[in-house]
Amino acid sequence: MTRKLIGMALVVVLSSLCAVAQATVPAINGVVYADANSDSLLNPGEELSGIDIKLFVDDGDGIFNASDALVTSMLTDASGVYSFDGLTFGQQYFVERSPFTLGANSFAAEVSGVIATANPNLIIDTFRNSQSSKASPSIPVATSSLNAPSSDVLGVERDLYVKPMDGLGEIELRVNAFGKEVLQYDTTSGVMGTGIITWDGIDGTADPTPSMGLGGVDLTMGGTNSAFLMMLGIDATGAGEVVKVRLFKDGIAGYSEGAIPFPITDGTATVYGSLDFSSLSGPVSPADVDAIQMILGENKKSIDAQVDFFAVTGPSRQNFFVTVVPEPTGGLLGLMGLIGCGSLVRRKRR
Ligand SMILES: [Ca+2]
Ligand SMILES: [Ca+2]
Ligand SMILES: [Ca+2]
Ligand SMILES: [Ca+2]
Repeated sequence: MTRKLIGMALVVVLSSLCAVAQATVPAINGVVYADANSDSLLNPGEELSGIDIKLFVDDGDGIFNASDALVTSMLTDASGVYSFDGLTFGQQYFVERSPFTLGANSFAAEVSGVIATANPNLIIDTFRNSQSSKASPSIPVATSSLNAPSSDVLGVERDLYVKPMDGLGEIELRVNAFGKEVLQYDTTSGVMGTGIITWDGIDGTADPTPSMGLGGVDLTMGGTNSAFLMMLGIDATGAGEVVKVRLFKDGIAGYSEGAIPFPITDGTATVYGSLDFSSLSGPVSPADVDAIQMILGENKKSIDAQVDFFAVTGPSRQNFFVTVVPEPTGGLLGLMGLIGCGSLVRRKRR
């Protein structure tokens, strides 16, 4: 294959993957193709359109069986692409490529392995490393910076900042304070405040004006990821509260922002929440980020809220391909030729 053809093949593969990466998570998508040149890769012209793809939700045993309900089905488009989006976090799925014929070849159905939908592909914070910051009438602004392994905290350092806005009492951010790897945000009765968590690299200060220390990190991981993912919850007095997420690049003048509503729980983080990159407003691209902030509070008094992990996720990929017997000298003769070659190779190895 010439260099130009290889380039074209890469463009086709990348554009197909990028095209399916925009789906609202949780999502499962992929490409169906006939691998005519037996390289296991998608090459131009190998895409299979009109192939029936079925989505099943697992009954909980992780095995594909009769008790797994059919959710929906669709046909692959002209690019061989299918996409199921807006699925349910925490559930497991199977995708089945239906039987079909292609010329003289017929192919039996093929089922994927079990597909989980809440896969954190890049961790911003596991909230494993204990840290706290508490503001009170005598300490109106409190801050803390903590270094942690980069596998737990993106950019190694987590900065906490708390400040009262209304009422007399305490505002506190705590991480892993009671043997549970969560971020806890509390304000005492009748108090409203703000809590800002910053990931801006090692700058040693939790000032709410972030440094630009993440060095242009690509949260999309080359187009693989399409959304922020966390698990969160707030008690009933916090109804209407949101988690704001801000992305910075080069400076604080322009940032991108989005919000995840807090689901009402008993105050513990038990519900998944996600924020699609496509719903962020502002000029900063998630593919080139120098600082990240999470902003809590600012709306309600007497808050008892939790955020479990903070991560980035994308659609789950499930491609299907079939190997087509080439027909340079006619179908059956070609098949016999292949068998002959295989026998020859085996004999040589003895
Ligand atoms: Ca191929
Ligand atoms: Ca099952
Ligand atoms: Ca920092
Ligand atoms: Ca900082």
